[in-house]
Amino acid sequence: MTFDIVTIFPAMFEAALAAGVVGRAIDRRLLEVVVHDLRDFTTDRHRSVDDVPYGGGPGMVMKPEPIFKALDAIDERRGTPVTVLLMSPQGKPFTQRDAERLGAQEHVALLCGRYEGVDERVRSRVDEEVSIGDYVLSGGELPALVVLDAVARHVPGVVGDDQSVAEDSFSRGLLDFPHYTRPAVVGDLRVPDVLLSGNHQEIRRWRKQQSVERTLERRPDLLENAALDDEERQILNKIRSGVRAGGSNGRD
Ligand code: 4GX
Repeated sequence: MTFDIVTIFPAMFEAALAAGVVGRAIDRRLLEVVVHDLRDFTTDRHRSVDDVPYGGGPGMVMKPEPIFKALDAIDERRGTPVTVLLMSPQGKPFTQRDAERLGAQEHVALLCGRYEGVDERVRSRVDEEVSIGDYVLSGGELPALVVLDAVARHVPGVVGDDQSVAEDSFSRGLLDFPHYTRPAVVGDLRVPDVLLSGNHQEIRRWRKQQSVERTLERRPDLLENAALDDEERQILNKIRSGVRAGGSNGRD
């Protein structure tokens, strides 16, 4: 899979794309990422990428022509259709479903806006406008890295264990269960006995219980569309009907 990123801050991508799962996938040629400096597509002496807004008002707007030129260069380089995403707080909330769907595309371009945004005519070349959350950032670069990371994980081979990607708790609409590693005791903090028991049936059940409880407490909205198995459904019904089958942490 290929990603083309259009930005006025290419340096923001260097360290982020060299590290971890994504960095390794690029080394292994499973992913190709090309970062395009938008100023390379300007034609004026000052390499301007922004201008004042028609109609007046504060702030600057990104000029359309450099962006069109960058997208033309990307289309030419790729030769086959490129899905163009615009990072924007006005976009549709980006979800795990979107990450899975876009992971099946051959070419994705990520357009990073700055200032007050892009000239509205840029949207004629945009397939999807996506937001990573309801807060205001200084530019689309961090959102582009977030989207790239989440999408890349769905490209076959990028994550070592595709089982873990497919079963990732978020894909099923549940929050993850608590994780522990050695030592079994730190000060007065102990690993729950069940995890040391070696009883794998009980461990599986405890983890499901924890996932369901956490989701109900922290993100009840996720349960509307969660793909629960019979056991998880049963656990949820039990909690909702007021029965506490273990797993209480004494804080609630
Ligand atoms: N999720 N921002 C983009 C400039 C801008 C505005 C409109 C295009 C259209 C954001 C977010 C985000 C701030 C990035 C404004 N570019 N993007 N930037 N939250 O807040 O995606």
